[in-house]
Amino acid sequence: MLNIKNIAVLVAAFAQLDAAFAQSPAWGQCGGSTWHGSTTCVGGYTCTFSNQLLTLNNKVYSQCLPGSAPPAVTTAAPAPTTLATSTSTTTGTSPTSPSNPGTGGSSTGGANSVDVKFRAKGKKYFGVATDQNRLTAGSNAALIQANFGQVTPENSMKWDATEPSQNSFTMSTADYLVDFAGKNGKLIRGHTLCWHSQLPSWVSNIASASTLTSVLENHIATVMGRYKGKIYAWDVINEMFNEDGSLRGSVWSNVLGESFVSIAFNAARKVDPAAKLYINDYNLDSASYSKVTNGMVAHVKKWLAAGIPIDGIGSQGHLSAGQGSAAQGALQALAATGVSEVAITELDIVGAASNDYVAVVNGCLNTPKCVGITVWGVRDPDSWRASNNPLLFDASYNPKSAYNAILAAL
Ligand code: 9MR
Repeated sequence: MLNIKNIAVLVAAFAQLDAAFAQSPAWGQCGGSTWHGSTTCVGGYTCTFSNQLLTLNNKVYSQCLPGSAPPAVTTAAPAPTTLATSTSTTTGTSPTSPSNPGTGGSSTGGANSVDVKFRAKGKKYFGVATDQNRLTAGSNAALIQANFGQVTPENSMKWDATEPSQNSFTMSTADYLVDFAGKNGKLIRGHTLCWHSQLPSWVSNIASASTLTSVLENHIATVMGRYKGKIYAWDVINEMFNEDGSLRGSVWSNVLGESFVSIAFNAARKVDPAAKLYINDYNLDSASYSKVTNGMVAHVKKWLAAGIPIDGIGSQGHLSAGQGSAAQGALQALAATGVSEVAITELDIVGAASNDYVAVVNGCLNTPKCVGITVWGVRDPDSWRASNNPLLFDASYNPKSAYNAILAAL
């Protein structure tokens, strides 16, 4: 029978076992008040004391963070690998993600984190956008490990990053993110496969419908295929509506008309049938907006009726101060289209008022189809709109009042 004494013996045995290993693994623990294991890290990683974890979890803790030498995943990609199925080249080492939760596993925010508390209320994740440049700087990796259960690559899976010239795929930065998520049990939202922005000119200059179709299908097959089974949800199409709900002019709509929607979603479903396929946009923050009613809601209903495999709608949530309270109505209008899920995918709020953040969290809690919330970055100075201080952590990686208010509300 397992009693306190037996548990203590087991813990001590495991600690000794751990100490037998010469070095702690990447992202592994390497120090702490109750730590008896290795205090050195594998090559490229440095044992780093985490003040933030102390603040948040009342635990003294050190872990192996990427050090001055770049970690293996970025250095092991010197030679382009020719894909067997096409003439394309791909750089990047296929990520090894033994513990990746894929589409159904559990995510692992620390005990007293917004992620754990959100999941305890039936949601799938409370996540954050990041990328290799952030994960290798400051306390970002440790903070994400402790507080969030899902990651979205802020830039590394976009077209300009993944296929800057035709059929030449550069994946090492995206691989890094997928690898981090796999090793730490975080869900991943893939972002994004078909967008008018951060699109190389070799794509935006295509005038032939058949060429553009095969280019889009090839891009989706290669990028999505690389991470098949490892990505919970993909933003298949991003930002395709104008504010009045009409289709935005872009190479996609100009050359293919509305058919690019079925081309993209059908291609995505074929490549990774288990991934949730999303259409994602901004200014979907009030049920009364034309972009919601005439744009997203009207079109998604029509597309679902036509059999286009859209699983979810993402509402980015780049909010102004005072806008948080409208989130719930908007989420419910989006959910009523008939998609199986909705999510807040890129949340940041000018000024980061506690009541705005809590209102968005409650909006998701009160919408059964809302599966999760992703904040668009960890700390204010790294935000795409840094001057608005819109995030949950400050420049010193300390949790702001909004973070604590969300914890309290959960
Ligand atoms: O946060 C991203 C920033 O680092 C990039 O420079 C920018 C380029 O377009 O994209 C930002 O992320 C955007 C996201 O991909 C789509 N929705 C709006 C986000 C903020 O601009």
